[in-house]
Amino acid sequence: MSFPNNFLWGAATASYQIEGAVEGGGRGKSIWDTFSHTPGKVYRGDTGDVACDHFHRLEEDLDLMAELGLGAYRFSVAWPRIQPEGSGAANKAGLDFYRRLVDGLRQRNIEPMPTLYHWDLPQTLEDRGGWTSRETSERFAEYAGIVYEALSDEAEFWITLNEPWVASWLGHEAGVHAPGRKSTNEALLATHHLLLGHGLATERMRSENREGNKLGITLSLSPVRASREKDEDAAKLVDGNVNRLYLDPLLRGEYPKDMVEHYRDVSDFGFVRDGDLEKISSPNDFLGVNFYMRHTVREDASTETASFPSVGARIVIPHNARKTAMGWPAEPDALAEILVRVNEDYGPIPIYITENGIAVHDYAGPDGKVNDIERVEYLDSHFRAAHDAMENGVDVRGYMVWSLLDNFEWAEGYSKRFGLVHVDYPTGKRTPKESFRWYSEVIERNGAEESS
Ligand code: IFM
Repeated sequence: MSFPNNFLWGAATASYQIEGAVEGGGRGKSIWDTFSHTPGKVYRGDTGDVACDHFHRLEEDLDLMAELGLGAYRFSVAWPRIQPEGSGAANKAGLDFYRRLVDGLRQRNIEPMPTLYHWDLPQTLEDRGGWTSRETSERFAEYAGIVYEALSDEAEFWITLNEPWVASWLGHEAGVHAPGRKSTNEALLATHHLLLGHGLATERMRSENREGNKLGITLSLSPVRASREKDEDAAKLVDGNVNRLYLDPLLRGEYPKDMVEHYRDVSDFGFVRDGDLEKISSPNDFLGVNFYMRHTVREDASTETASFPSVGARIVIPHNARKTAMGWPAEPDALAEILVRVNEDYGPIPIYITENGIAVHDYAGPDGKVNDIERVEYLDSHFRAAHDAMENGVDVRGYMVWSLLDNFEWAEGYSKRFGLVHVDYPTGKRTPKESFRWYSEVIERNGAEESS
């Protein structure tokens, strides 16, 4: 295996999952503060109040990134640090924090890759309807403009949204993520307003005329397979819900016809106004792909057991698939499959894998070491799959491992560890895992095989 010389090896995190300091620097409240403090919503009642305390340990974490040899670091900007109430003038202390981060990255020759929205919506905006309201798309563009104006000289790669599917469906239909709504109609509204927010923010950022900067969006994509022949229709609907409902408007300027038809009784898509789809589909410089799993599905009409209730389907785990600590199947060939499919159906477009990684039940042993061999195997097989896709013509330009640090895994709290670096939450102590050492060699060799 060898990767192109300018291939960008990186790692990713997100604000609420690592920063802590929820009241530091004038930060306002986000929907995740509210949700995690609502009893019963997050495993063991964990919250992001302290998380990895990255806000106060910035220098130490930057040094770890340099030690790892990262070419890029993908992080997200917490909207409520920039606009504590979700609109109006920028909070200087909030912007300063990200300025220090970006400067620290530059000093260490690490390319900053900011994401503007990784789910921490200001609570004030949620109180006015959140992503079910069109106003939030407009507020998002205003906020994007503030951050871009401040940092676009120093950061070349910009991602508007992280995984709008998760924010829409887990947050508005399943109710297992903030804001915890439970309505299919609201999930559709959120989908459109998030995508519109992306379009408006992109327009706003392009108006700054920063030649050479690259703007994109990150989607969570999963190939979908029918468990049995009779599940083919269900598989097509799941693909429509998870993948095409986002890829089609962004890259073709239209919502998939079968989805519009499927949701006919829930919504007439009247929320789509003239000109919206043009804005949503304005060209991106790259597509960010987050990959975790293939969905193998069966038809399941029961709202109790369906994993995708709005399309009547349930996930099943193939017998031969290994499972991660999240219970997700590890099937590396599925990464190559989705990349080739996106390229064939929607491409060509430069792709950055903006997240991929595994939760492992790892721990620091008596010798202080964290031997996470499963993570090494997982990453190795997925790097190979990305390489296969590249040999099949997909323009993959970089790979961000999820995650730099163990962190707050949303509704799972701190029970799931995805990091290359172990975090002892009571003390905040960081311990690089075996995978950290291994990945640093991969980066050093640019993916090439070790010579024997
Ligand atoms: O931790 C999340 C991240 O915030 C978004 N993508 C998936 C990761 C693992 O669940």
